[in-house]
Amino acid sequence: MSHRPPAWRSPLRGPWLTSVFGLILLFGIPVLFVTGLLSYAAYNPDLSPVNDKTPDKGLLGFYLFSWPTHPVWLYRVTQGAHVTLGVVLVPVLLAKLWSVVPKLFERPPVRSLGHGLERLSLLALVGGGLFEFVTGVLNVQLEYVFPGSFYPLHFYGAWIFMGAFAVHVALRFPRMVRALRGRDLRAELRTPVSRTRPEPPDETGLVSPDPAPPTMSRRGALAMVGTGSAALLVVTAGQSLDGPLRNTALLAPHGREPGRGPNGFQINKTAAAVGIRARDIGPGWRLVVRGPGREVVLTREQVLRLPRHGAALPIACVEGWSTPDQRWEGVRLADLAGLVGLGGRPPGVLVESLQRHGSFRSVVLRDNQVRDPRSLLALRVNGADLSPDHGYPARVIVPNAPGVHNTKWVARLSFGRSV
Ligand SMILES: Nc1nc2c(c(=O)[nH]1)N[C@H]1C(S)=C(S)[C@@H](COP(=O)(O)O)O[C@H]1N2
Ligand SMILES: [Mo]
Repeated sequence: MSHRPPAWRSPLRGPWLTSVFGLILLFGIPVLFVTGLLSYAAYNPDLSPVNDKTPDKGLLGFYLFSWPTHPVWLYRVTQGAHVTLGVVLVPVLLAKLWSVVPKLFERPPVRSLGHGLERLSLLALVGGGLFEFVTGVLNVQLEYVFPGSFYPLHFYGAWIFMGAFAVHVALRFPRMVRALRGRDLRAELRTPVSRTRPEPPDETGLVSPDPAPPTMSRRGALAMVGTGSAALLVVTAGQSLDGPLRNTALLAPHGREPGRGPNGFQINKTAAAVGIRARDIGPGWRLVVRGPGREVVLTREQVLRLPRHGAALPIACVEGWSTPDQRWEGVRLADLAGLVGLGGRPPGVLVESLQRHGSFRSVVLRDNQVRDPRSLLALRVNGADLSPDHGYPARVIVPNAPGVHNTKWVARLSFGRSV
């Protein structure tokens, strides 16, 4: 006989309510997982430790592929969906945990080997799920609180969570279907508190043996969770939108006003925030372009005299926010490779910025990114010089790359170098 603490007496707990929340997560979590794996691939973590310090992703990196440069909006959509959906599912996750909380405190904790293994998988499921949501939300809201370590934490955590999720779904799917068939959703949505009754006692252990009188209907509980999710959607989704709707993104990080004019779009880190001084980006600035056995040093005037091209591309940050397309103007990375004897089919490039400390001061781009004619060392945006906060004198912009790959305040490009 299992025994439960008398504290959990809500008459709403039962397999049906748990299954409704479970069904939503059954659809939502795989989308989070797939968009998350894509986001990781987009970093080109297999190229260089500069891109990703995950010491040994080993087998877990099996799926990595060369992230494409088109369609240019792909990362904007997949990462916007990843972050927005993750935030929107928080109330559902909490409701699901609330609905099964008596099970987590079951006594005795282990009844048999099988039961013990199941409980262990639940620990990985609940722990892994909370861990993924908490690290994800913190990363977005607190501007990279885990410098350098967010990616490995969130990545390893995701695999543990998904392993436990797969086991849980395999074990519980039939029970979920039965529970959902057992009650009619529409009838439930018409049932007020006064007619709310506990679900019939069953073998799941979710229904309280000693239910308290209802203070809320199941309809009310679903409405509360739904309203929570809808409110989060409203204050999150705007961070990827254009125009006045953008102002609805109250939860979006970096809410600071980017100002108006050609450079009036979202700024991730300002020049001041990362210690870029006026004299670093003044007339003394030089661009160093390196190839095997060759090095060219250019002033901004000399860079401006190179063949100039345009590309309309967004900035799409891992944090989920993105800008609409901006009209960038600058020199093709492929042409810069040509300056050091690597024309034709240029290799990848190590991009280093003036920034001396902090994350994202350098990145390694793959050959497919260098070869795309829209990949630029941008000097101007929307018809004006880059502002210091957007990377003046020069920044990288690559189609469909995560924001972190669009290095600002570029000082050196080393073609064919991977570290
Ligand atoms: N040198 C340098 N470049 C950088 C960063 C940085 O911190 N330092 N941040 C990156 C990140 S995370 C993003 S999302 C984009 C944002 O570009 P923006 O500030 O021009 O919108 O710049 C990228 N380039
Ligand atoms: Mo970013």
